[in-house]
Amino acid sequence: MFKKILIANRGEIALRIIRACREMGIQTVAVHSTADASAMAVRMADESVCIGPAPAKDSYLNIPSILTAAAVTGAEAIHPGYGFLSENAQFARMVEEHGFVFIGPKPEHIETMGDKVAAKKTVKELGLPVVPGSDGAIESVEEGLKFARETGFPVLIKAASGGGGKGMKIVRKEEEFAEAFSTARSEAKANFGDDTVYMEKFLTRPRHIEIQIFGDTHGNAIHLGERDCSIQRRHQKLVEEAPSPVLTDAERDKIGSLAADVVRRMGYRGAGTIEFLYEDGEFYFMEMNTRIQVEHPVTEMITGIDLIAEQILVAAGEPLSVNKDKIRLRGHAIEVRINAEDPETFMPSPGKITQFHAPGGLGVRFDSAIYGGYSIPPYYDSMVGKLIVHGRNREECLRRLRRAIVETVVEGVKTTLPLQYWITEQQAFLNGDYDIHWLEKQLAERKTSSAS
Ligand code: MV4
Repeated sequence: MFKKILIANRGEIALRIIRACREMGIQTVAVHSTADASAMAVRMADESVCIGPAPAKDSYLNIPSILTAAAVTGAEAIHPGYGFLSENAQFARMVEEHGFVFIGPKPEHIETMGDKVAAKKTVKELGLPVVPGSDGAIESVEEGLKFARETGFPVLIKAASGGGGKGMKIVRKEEEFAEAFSTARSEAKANFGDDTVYMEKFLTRPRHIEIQIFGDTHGNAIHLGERDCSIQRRHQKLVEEAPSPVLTDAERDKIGSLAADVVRRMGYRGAGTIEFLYEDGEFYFMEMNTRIQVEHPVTEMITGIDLIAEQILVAAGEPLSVNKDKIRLRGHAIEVRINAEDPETFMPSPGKITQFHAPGGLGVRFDSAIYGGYSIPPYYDSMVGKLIVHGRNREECLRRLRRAIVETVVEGVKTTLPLQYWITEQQAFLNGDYDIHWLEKQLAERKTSSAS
């Protein structure tokens, strides 16, 4: 096992990784920007190294600085967390070339899944259901129209180098196609430096359901059930839960086994998430994330498995500590992301936290790196913590969630918690009756009714 790991990240995930390392008897190195000198991860790690100025491109994305920090501290492995360099194949390659272990998948797998056309082709060949689509690049308006007529409108034009919702265009009728196609291409070129686009049938009211998978270097591959992440705004998730309120055990077993088969046949190593759209009882592959995700705790709560510890074990060449027969999904878990934002305008709200009290009690977990007196810097993502609750069933989990939100005190900055409390009181949410557009529709309605 590694003696020392460097964490190439910040905030709550840096702390989360330090916690796993400490339980495993592994020393930690926190790297930080000048703006994060007083971060909790810096205090909690065994050692810390300043890697550059506040802007992420000069610090958390500064590969030479990070590799140098690993070399001078004698770290053996680098954990990238999520965001930043976590899905940068070039970084993963450089880490290995410099003699460190990258705690994540092989660079080839990061690369394939980063190319949306290649990802879809790969998983389709390995047996996953995909959205009916163009099977590769669409080169002309004529070719695109032919696909759209065959499939039926509405259709979606997607950028091959996009992802996370960037570079998509919905086309609802034939007359709009030519213009939408040329806009999609020029936007793809401008945003990703690649004007390759492909097309899919547009699913109008799907849910976002993702499967947590894991592979090791001994040929083992497992799935750990799903997370329903349909409560989102502008591709930012606000609430995630497991299990999904709409899946049956048979549906879960079926899509989960298919996902695990893909992992096994790819020879994929480490944690990953296969994202699907789910509509009318059918799954459609969307993307595969080759990192640990923000919402991984909901899976940890229902499985009891420390996913960060498993990532480290697998990276060290050990087998997964669990096999398929030992995995039991117990109860229900919900996570709400606490963003330092105005809950109505979603404007970032950085600044000093004047009062802070973390919620506690049975089934309550608070993953955050904030503390009373801490100043949230304005340079990074506004997510400052996650409240995760577990209950024996969804009803108990929801009651506990409302109780824990009420207990949480974060003063001095605005947070999204009031909005999340409001969500937990909505009948559609209580019924589990929501799709990826539900929250945005509710927010639009709230606006109209408060204006009148
Ligand atoms: C779709 C779709 C409907 N039909 N593809 C958004 C993120 C990107 N990775 C794929 N996305 C979508 N792809 C087809 N064929 C709807 C979305 C989508 C979405 C998906 C998941 C979560 C939130 C979303 C919000 C808007 C659109």
